[in-house]
Amino acid sequence: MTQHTSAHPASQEAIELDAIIIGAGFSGMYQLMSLRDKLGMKVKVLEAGAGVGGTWYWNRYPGARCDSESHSYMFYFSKEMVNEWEWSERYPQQPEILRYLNHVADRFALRSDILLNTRMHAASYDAGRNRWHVRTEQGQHFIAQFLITAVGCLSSANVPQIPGLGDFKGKWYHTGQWPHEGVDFTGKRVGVVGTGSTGIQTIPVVAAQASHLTVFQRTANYSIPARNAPLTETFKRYAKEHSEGIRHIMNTNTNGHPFRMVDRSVTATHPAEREAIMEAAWIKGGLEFRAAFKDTLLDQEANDIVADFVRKKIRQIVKNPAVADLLSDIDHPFAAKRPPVDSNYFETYNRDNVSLVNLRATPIECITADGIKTKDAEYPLDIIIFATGFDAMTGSLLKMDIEGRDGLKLKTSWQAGPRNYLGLQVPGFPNMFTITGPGSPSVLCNLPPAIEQHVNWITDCIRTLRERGLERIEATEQASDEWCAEVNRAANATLLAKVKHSWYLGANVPGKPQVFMPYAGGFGHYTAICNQVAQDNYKGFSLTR
Ligand code: NA7
Repeated sequence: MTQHTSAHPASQEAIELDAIIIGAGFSGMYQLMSLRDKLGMKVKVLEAGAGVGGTWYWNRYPGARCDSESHSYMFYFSKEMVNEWEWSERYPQQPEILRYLNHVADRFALRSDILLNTRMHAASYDAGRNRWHVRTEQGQHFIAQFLITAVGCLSSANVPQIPGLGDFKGKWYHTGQWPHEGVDFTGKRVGVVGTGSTGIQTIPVVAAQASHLTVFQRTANYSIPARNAPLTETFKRYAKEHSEGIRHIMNTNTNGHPFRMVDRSVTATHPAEREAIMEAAWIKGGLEFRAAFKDTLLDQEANDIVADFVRKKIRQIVKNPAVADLLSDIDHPFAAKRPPVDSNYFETYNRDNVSLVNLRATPIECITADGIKTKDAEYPLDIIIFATGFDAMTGSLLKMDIEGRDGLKLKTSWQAGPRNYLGLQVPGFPNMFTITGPGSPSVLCNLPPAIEQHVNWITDCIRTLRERGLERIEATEQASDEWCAEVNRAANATLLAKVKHSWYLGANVPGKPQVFMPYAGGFGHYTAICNQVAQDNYKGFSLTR
């Protein structure tokens, strides 16, 4: 892997560019390649990390793996690259994804236009010149016509404010900010707080090494076995030979995954038959389990049946009935929070060195010098792992000081929750685009196809502006209001909006306004809307010279 930092431009001198992109993960790199190589624009990417990769640069916790299947977790814009890249397992592990993203950087010679170790601090729009001024923590100043955020949806770590953390004598880590040198758990008493997708991935791996693992569970969670395995040569060949068909399925279905939701309903299927269908889906494993019926996320009765099936599986796997009860006492509909997939998660609770603490009954009171103290006990620990998730979707955008037209701050504009048009542009912020922003399918979708769609749309939009001699594009207030109403409508048509403590709503971060953030109307449908808007002369945007 080649990792080199391109020289920083001299600090105070302003550098004039056509576009500036924030973040060098999947989105930032493809956006750079598109604007620079397709439109011939002068572009730089600012990246806070010391390497490319975004989410996959930071999330190095043990067991970190993507829940999307590897042949779908890649770019499809280059058929040559699809053919030349080989994944090793059904689900790619973090080091393999990072290798892939470094391959992308090298293959398209992107590194010379990526400034590593460079964190954007503030951006402000100068209406007189129609230019964005971007300043970095390192003191650089860039001026560009377009500002494109590619900061990822799950990149701002949420470390809970538990009293006493500063007194803890052991080590603590957040999974999203994992030390590059790794952590040795041998002989250690480890506590994991959090049982979302991340906790569920890391718990079995940590348990295999630690002397004792205590899991602190606030909300019990469903999980489907991933059934990870090395990819066979036959499958690798199949994925390459059928890449066009796979791409078409991903780009036209609900969630951007390489399979379609089966057109049958839970309630209309005979009980014996649906049991057999769920059993087969459980054996096959992965997120496709969710696609076995079309109404699982739409109809409470249908969902109850699927949820009961998963609860039954948990009780079959976990030998201690009291622990099985705690793990299967799940308070939300199946898949209404992000559904994890796992490798031996529930089985891990059968180990002698693993115990489970129910924070609903005995909440954490504080962290002491020696460990975690709940309402009724103190758990001595050497290491605490916070698998407590992210200030999702808006966290990374709002951390930056972004000021649009007439001194309007993004923080002010989004005081009551994110408000924008198509998840792509915020009114008051001309020529600023947010790749996989709130209001787009983003986290409800397999992300590489969602990113390709956004980058292609933005690139076509900028090309059109240039061809027509236009300089400026801004979402209108009216279109943004209408789009927010559509985002709410789409969420309310599903069971997703029923969960009041989900990060889709921002409920995991104290004080965050609770607004359903991703667009739940389906990826294929959303793409069709975006294409229609472009065809209708960018309806809902105001275009000016
Ligand atoms: P998630 O899905 O937000 O899960 C975080 C977990 O941490 C969840 O179980 C939370 O319980 C728990 N949590 C959060 N704060 C606390 C406090 N203060 N005390 C106890 N427990 C807490 O994050 P992940 O990293 O697992 O997954 C994020 C996404 O990354 C995932 O969906 C993939 O797309 C990749 P809660 O449910 O809020 O009660």
